[in-house]
Amino acid sequence: MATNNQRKPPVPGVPSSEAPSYEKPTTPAGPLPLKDDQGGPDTLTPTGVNTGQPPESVGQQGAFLTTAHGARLSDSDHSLRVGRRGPTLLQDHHLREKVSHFDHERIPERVVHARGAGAHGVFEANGAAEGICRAGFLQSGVETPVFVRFSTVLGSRGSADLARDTRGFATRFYTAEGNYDLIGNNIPVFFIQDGIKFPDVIHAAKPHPDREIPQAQSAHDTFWDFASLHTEAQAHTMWNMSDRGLPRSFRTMEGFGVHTWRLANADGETCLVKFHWKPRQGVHSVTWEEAQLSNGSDPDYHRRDLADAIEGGAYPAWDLGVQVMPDTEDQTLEGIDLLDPTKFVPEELAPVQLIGTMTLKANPTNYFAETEQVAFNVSNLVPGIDVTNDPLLQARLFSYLDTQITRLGGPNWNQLPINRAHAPINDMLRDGFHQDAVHGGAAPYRPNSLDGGCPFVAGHDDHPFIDLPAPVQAAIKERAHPASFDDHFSQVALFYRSLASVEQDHVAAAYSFELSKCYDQTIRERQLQALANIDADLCKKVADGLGLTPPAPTVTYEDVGTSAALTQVGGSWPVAGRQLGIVIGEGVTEAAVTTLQKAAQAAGVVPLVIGPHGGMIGHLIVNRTYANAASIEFDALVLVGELPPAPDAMVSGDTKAGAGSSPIASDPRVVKLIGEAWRHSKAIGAIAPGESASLTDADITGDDEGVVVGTAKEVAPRMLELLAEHRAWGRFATSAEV
Ligand code: HDE
Repeated sequence: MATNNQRKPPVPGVPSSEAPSYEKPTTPAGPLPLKDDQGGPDTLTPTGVNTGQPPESVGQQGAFLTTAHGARLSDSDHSLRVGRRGPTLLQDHHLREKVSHFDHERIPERVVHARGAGAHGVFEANGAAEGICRAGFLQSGVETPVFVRFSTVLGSRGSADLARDTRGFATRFYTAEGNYDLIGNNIPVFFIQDGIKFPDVIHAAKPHPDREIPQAQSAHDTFWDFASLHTEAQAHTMWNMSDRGLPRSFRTMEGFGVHTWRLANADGETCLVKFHWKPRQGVHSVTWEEAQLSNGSDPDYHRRDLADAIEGGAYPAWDLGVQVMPDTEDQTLEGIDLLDPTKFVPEELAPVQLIGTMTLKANPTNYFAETEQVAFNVSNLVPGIDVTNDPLLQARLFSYLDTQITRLGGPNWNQLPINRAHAPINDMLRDGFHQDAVHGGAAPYRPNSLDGGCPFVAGHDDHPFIDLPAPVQAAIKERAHPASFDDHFSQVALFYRSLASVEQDHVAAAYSFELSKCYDQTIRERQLQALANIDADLCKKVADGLGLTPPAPTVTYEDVGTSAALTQVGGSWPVAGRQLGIVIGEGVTEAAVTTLQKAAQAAGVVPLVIGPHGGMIGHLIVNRTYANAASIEFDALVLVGELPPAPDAMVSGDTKAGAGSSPIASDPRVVKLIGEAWRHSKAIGAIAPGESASLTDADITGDDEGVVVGTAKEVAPRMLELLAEHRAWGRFATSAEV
C-alpha cells in the first residue's frame, strides 16, 4: 500500500536505493544495491593491488543473518534462557558476540576536526604546473581519484554544522606515486606560528574543563583570554569573526594549504607555493541569525547540503591554484615572511595560477568506514612536493601519524580501505594490531639476499621521493622566533579594510556578541586593545556594543592597503544544488507550481513544495509543511496565491511570534518564514494577480529589492537570476549608510 510515493519527482535524501514495501519482507534476498549517488574506496588489497571488484563486494553478503564467523542464525531477538522466565545462559555466544561488538562500535573522535563530511571525486590536472612540479598527478590530463573531508574544528562529532568556526578542507589524492594529502582550511592563516602552541590554542578554544561548555563555540572566556594575550592569533580570529566563519555550504568555501610548500620540477629547480582551492560555486556565507536558526532546525545543514547536491547531480567543483614565489634564501615576498603561517600572500602580489580541477561525484557508502576512518597525514607527500621550515608545518609532520595510532587502534591504519594507496606498497613494516596483509618472504630487512634483495631502493629514473636539498644557515640551537614574526596586526587590518561595509558590520557584530558572552571584563578590555591596534573604527563599534570606552592603539605599522579578492559581495554564480521553497495553499493553481518546478530543475535547483499539510495537494507532492519548514532550508522563496491559516495554526499566538502586521490573512508561520527570508536578504517571489496578501502581511511590497511579483513564467527566470547573486545585498542596512 503506497499512497504517496515521495520519490517522484526525486528529491535528494531518500535513504535506500529502492522504496520499501508496506508489508514486512518475507522472501530471503541479498543486500540492496548501493544508491546511484554512492561510491566507496576502490577495492584494493592492503598492499595496493586493484581487485577490480565492485564496492558492494566489501559490504555484507548473502541473504541470511549470520554470526561473525559465518554460521546462519535462526533467531536474533531472544537470548538463550533457562525457560521463558528464567536467567540467561553464559553459553549464549550469539548474545555475547552481538552485544560485545556493539560495546566497541565507537572509536575516539578526532581531537580536533571531529565533525565532518566526506565525498569521493576526481582531480584532473590541466598541465599548468608541469614546469614547476614533477609530481605525476599534476601532468596534463592526468586524472586522479580523490577523497575530501570537510569539517569544523572545535565541536564534538555530534555538534551542529553551523558553528562559527574554521572549516577543515582535507583532500587525499590517490596518485600513482602514492597518496598525497593536502590538509588545509577555509582560512589562509592560522592561530599560532609554532606547532608547540597547538595544544594551548585548542585547550583554550574547547569547552571549559569544569562544566564542558560551551560546545563548538569560541564565544567564551578561555578562548578570548588566549587570543588577547597571544596576539599572533588575531589574524585567524578576525577571519573567524567575518562571514568566512559561517559558510553557506562546504561547496561555497575556498580552501587554503596555509603553509608555504616547496615544489621541484624534473630538472630539480625549486619554487615556493601557497595552495588555493577556488570553488566554482562562488564563496558564500550565511548570516549569524541563519546559523543560529540552522543549528536548531537542521544541525546537519552542511552535511546534508553536500550529500544532496551530489545525489542531485550538482557536482561541486573547485579549481586548484598556486601562488608561485621564488625559492630565495630569505623566503620572503615583499616583506612577508613565507614561513609565518599567520600571514597570507595577497593575490595582487602573487596571482593564483590554476593547475587543475577537482569534482566531487559520489557520496560515501558508509560514513564510519570512509569519513570517520580516513586518516590524513601531512607527511603523505609525493615526488616533487616537499615541506618548508615553517615551524607550524614541522610539528604537523609529527602529529598526524601519531594521532592515528590511538584513534585507529594501532600502526596499520594505512591498510584501512579508505587509506590504501593506489600504488604498490613494499614498506617492510610488519605485524601490529589489525594486520590485513599476508606478507610472504623471509627477509623483511635491508640489505638482504634471502629474498633476492627485494625491496630495492629506487634510482633517480625510478621516480623516488627526494627530500629536496635546502641550505640551512649556521645558527644557534634555541627556543626563539625570528623578528619577522613580530608583526601581529598589519595584515589583520588589511583583511578588515578589504571587506564591504555590510561584511564589516558582521565582523563588528560578531566581536560584540562573542565578547559579551565572556564573564570577565578584563578579557573584553584586553581584546578591545587588540582591536584598537587593528582598526579604530572597528574597535569603536565593538566598544559601543559592550558599553566600554575604546582604547588608543599601542602599536604603529605601515598601512598595507587592501586586497579585492577578500570580499564575498558582488558577482553572479552557478545556482545548481540550491533550494527553492514554493509555498502553496489548499486551492493552488497547479500549473504555476509546475512551471516553477520545471524552471528550477532545469537549472539544477531543488524545488521543495511547502504546503499547509503533508501528503498531496491535488497532484502535487508536499515536501515540507507550514509546521516543519525552516527558512534556513531555502535559498529563495516563491509564494503561490493565497496562503490562509492551516487548521493547525495557532493564529493568535503564532502571529505575535512572527513578523508583520496584525490582523493577518495568511498563516502566521508562513508570514514568519517570509519575514526571515526577508531579513536574510534572500530573493522572494509571489505569484499573484495583483498585490500578494502574504507579502502585505509580512510588510513587504513588490517594489522592494530582491522581490518579484508576477506570473509564474515571469517570476521563475528572475528568481534564478537573483539566486545567482546569492543575496539582495542592498537590503542589508549598513552602518556606513546610517
Ligand atoms: Fe590539524 N590536526 N594540526 N591543522 N588538521 C588534525 O589529525 C595538528 C593544522 C587540519 O578531516 C588531527 O587525523 C597540529 C593546520 C584538518 O581528518 C591532529 C597542528 C591546519 C584536519 C592535528 C595542526 C590543520 C586536522 C586530528 C599544529 C590547516 C582534519 C585528527 C602543528 C592547514 C583532517 C587527525 C580530517 C586534523 C594536529 C595545525 C588542518 C591531532 C599538532 C595549520 C583539516 O593530528
